[in-house]
This record gives sequence, C-alpha cells and structure tokens, in this order.
Amino acid sequence: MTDAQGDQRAIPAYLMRGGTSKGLYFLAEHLPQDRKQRDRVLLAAMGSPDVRQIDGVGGAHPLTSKIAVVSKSSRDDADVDYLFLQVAVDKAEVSDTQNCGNILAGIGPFAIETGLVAAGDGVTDVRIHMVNTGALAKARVLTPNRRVIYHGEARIDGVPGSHAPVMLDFLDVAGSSCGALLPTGHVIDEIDGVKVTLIDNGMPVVVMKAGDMGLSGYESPAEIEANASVRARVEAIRLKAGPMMNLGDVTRESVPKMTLIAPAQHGGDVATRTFIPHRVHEAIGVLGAVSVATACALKGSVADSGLVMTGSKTFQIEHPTGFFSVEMQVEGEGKQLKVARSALLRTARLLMRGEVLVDASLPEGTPD
Ligand code: NQM
Repeated sequence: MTDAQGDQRAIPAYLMRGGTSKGLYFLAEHLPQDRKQRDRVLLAAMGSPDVRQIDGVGGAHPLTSKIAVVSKSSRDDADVDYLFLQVAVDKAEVSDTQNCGNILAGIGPFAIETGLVAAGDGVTDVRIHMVNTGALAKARVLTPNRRVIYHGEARIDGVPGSHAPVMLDFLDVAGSSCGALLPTGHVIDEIDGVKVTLIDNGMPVVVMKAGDMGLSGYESPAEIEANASVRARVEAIRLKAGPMMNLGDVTRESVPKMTLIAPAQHGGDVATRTFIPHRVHEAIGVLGAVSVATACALKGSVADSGLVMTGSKTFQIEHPTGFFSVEMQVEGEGKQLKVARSALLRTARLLMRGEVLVDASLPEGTPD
C-alpha cells in the first residue's frame, strides 16, 4: 500500500546502481497494475519529460532513468520476476521493449533486501525471470552472515572504486527479442550500402564498422553525438534494421542498439561505440556486450575475430571507459552457431531506500 503525505503520495522504492546504470527499484505491489496509470506514476517519479528531470529523481540520461519492477516469480524455475522499464528523459514515454542487464545486477540484492528471496549463508543464487523477453538469468550475490554486502574487491570499468561482485549467468537469451540469434538468417546483411551483422543474444544489436560511417571508432561519445550526419546515417540504418530484425517500426523504440566497431586499441578483441540508440553509451550495455561478443565469435560476421571458437572464451570488449569482459560458451560456427552460456561480472550498490513522492492525484499501488 502507498501512503498519502499531505498532497503527495509516498511509494516505497530503492535507488540502486546496477552495473554502470542507476534507477528506482519497486516491488510490483507498490505500483498500479494498469499500465497507463503505472507509467504516469513512473514519469512523475523520474521527472520526465524534461531534459534535466529536475522535478524527479532521474539523472537526465537514459542510463540513469531506469526502473525495475520486481515480484515473486510465477515460474517454477525462477525466484523473482523482473520487469525493466526505460523512462525517456525528454519525452513522456515508458518502454518495456528492451531488457537491461545492468539494472539486472541489482535485482539479486534487491530481492534479498526486500525478503522476496531468503539469504543463504555466504552466497545466495537468485534465479531471475526477465519478463521483457521471457529469458532467465542467475545472479550470485555474496551474503556473509545472511546479509547482502556491497563492499568488495571487484572492479568494473565505468564505476569508480571496487565493490562486491555480482556474477550474472545467462542461459537462454539468444533470440529473446527477435526470435532468433540471427533474425534475418544471415551472418551479414547490407543496409544503405553498409555491411551489418544483425544479432540478438539478449539485446538486438546492429553491428557495423565505424570506418563505414567515416569514423575511427575511437572518438568520445560526445564527439560522436556532436556529429549530426553520422547520427542521421546511423538512425536511417536503425529504422530499416528494425523490421528486418522482427522488431517492427522502431521509430519510438530503444532497440535495436547500434554498435560501431573498430580494431581493438588496448589488447582487447574489439573496440566499440554504441548508440542506445540516440545517446552514445559511456561504456556498453550488458546484454549489448553479450551480443557484440557473440558477433565476434560468429564466423563471417562484420566483427569476426578470426578465432576458431571451441568451448569457452572470454571476450574483452573495449568501450569508451574501459573493457567489458564476457565469457562465452558456443558450439558450431557461422549460421549454425549455438550459444550455450554467457557469463559476466557486475557490481551493484543500494544507494538509498525510502519513499519516492509523487502528486497525490496520481494512482495508488495495487497490493496482491
Ligand atoms: O544491454 C543501456 C545499460 C543499457 C542496457 C542500453 C544494458 C544491456 O547500460 O543489457 O545494460 O543499451 O540501453 O544499462
């Protein structure tokens, strides 16, 4: 139940960093079930639409304007259901078309903190049903003395300092948005004269060479965002890729993501700059990195690493603020490539817990 505080409504919420993103985490029962009403509440909580999100808790960037809605799972093979919602910053839009592996990193700790999952002594595995795509993930959370800890020695690029590790394992994310790992059935397609690999290993991504856009691929996100002609060409390719990837008209959608690749500069496997899809990521999304790593393992793709993949390999994806490591286990090659598993390390931290306040005229939550 949510409480009215004078003319404001107080809704229990946690503010958490998940990987390199940040957002509000809610128990589903504290939000209206009706989608339109829920979205009105979330827009108000984040302060959208407004480029500064000044009247809400959003951070004025897509990476800090994110929502997790969590409940006990309806599935036998999962502990919790996690619905991810992207709240647009400058538009009154809330989208459930994409998943988010960064916010996913906070789901295990949140589920334990809120009592949805009982903490084990030492380590707790939380099985997460990712409602947006129907896929499953497993998060391994450190729980010495049956308490979540956040401090530790794990470092991820894009986040200062070190924290407790959250290991994420994906078993069945291939084709989870587009119906197939290679939605067009091809390893390479051509759009507007540019060779692209259209791939979905948990996130629909268009992989293409930065050189084909007239870029080195080592520019900063700000430099790329300032280049109006590159932005327009990338967006034109994205709009054509959407229907080819079984995503329909993607004009108002946050997928597919657009990853420009270049030869690795710092000893990794590939350098990346990723449009998500209009701002350029300061790093790279989690499932976005998994999809790019898969393209690297895919013989004949635009990102083909030239390595003969047998069993498992850890791919080092370079991005504007460092590296993203993805451990992949694959079988077969080219169009026959099958992904057995992908795993990676994230960290998360509970930043604040309490109530987020919205206008009391906005709808109330609906307890089960
Ligand atoms: O790809 C940004 C992020 C993401 C998504 C985006 C993500 C993922 O960094 O799984 O994590 O691509 O919108 O949070």
